Amino acid sequence: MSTDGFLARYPDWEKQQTDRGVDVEWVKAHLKELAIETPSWGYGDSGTRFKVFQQEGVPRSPFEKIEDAAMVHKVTGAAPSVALHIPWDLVDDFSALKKHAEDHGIKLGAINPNLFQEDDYKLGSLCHADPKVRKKAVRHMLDCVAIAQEVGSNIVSLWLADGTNYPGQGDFRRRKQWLIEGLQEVIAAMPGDMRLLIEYKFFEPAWYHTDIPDWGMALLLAMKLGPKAEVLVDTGHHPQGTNIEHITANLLDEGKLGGFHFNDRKYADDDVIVGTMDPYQLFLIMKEMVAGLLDPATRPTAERVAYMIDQSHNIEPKIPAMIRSIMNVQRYYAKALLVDFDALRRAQDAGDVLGAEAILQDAFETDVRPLLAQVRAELGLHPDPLTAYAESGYAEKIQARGKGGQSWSS
Ligand code: PSV
Ligand code: MN
Repeated sequence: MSTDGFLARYPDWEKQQTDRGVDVEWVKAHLKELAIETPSWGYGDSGTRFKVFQQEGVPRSPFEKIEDAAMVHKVTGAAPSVALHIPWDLVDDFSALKKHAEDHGIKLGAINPNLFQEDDYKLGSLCHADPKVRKKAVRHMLDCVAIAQEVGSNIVSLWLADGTNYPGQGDFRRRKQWLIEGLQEVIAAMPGDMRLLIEYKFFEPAWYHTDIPDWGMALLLAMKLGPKAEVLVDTGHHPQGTNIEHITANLLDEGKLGGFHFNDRKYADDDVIVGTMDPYQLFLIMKEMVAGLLDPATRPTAERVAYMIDQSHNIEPKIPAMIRSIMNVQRYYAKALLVDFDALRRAQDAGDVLGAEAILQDAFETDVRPLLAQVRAELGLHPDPLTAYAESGYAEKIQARGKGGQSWSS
């Protein structure tokens, strides 16, 4: 596939970057390695509590969700795995699902237990006062560990919706102890290389308190649970104005950053396309990740961080939305790779506030489209994944599925 038309617009790009000291081959190598997992639920119908709009061509089964995820990987080269949510993606034969993914050129990724959609969980799951409910929740998590093993995944990723709506409704300390006990049982059942990622969120669905509200609580649990437990940062799960890049740096420094759920938001946990509302935040998070890769002390953690998308596409077509998401993560990672970290350190040590900030602006303002087009060309891909998708005929083909495919939460 020719990239000439696109790259001709930027004849001097590589020379310009080399002249300013950028090791373009190093940058390209990192971009080629970037892998971003997409969520099965991002391909299903979704909506708000007011309305789920059904779209034509939405997958009718987990098998079709995998086909859509594989299409995203085919045109981006950067989305080689898909996360599953159990029971939304429950099938009779997980080895058949695994084979289906492999036949389509991708893998099954993080297994997400669901402890929030059953009547028994009205007052909590792992933090419920009734030991029978806690046991049921642990059993579900153990089933997820078994599914992860069966599909060849080494990540179980827990978001716990437990919390209370009124003061006095629950005993904070007892709930915390039950939570630790339950998770200890899960960790004990996990084979050697499997990790439990603990996702925090300060609000929703509970209104008064949430049992894992923030990175402090998630880190505390991960530390108590030992080396198999790490923290997952969902970019939509913080109070407005939270400095997520600072959290990223701290978790990296503690060797406890397990992964990201990327999405963007304007107000709450909106789950809109990553990089559409606050691209500078995404750049600054990726800048911490690159800094983490450059430091031998944090490199092992940074290298195994799982990059995942967690979005709901309510009104936009789902596959192009996912392709756009992957491209946005690549774009801001590319800009982060262009940061002159040596100059940044010098400016910091010299107390040069404006100089340091200008170094970040310089990288952020650099147009990385030619770089990414070049990387894609070298991987044998079309320079523009969205055009590749439009030309593939896949959107027309899946129309045959009709309306009424799976919704994200069923
Ligand atoms: C919760 O808001 C969350 O971010 C968790 O990751 C869930 O698994 C996902 O969304 C489901 O929509
Ligand atoms: Mn999430």
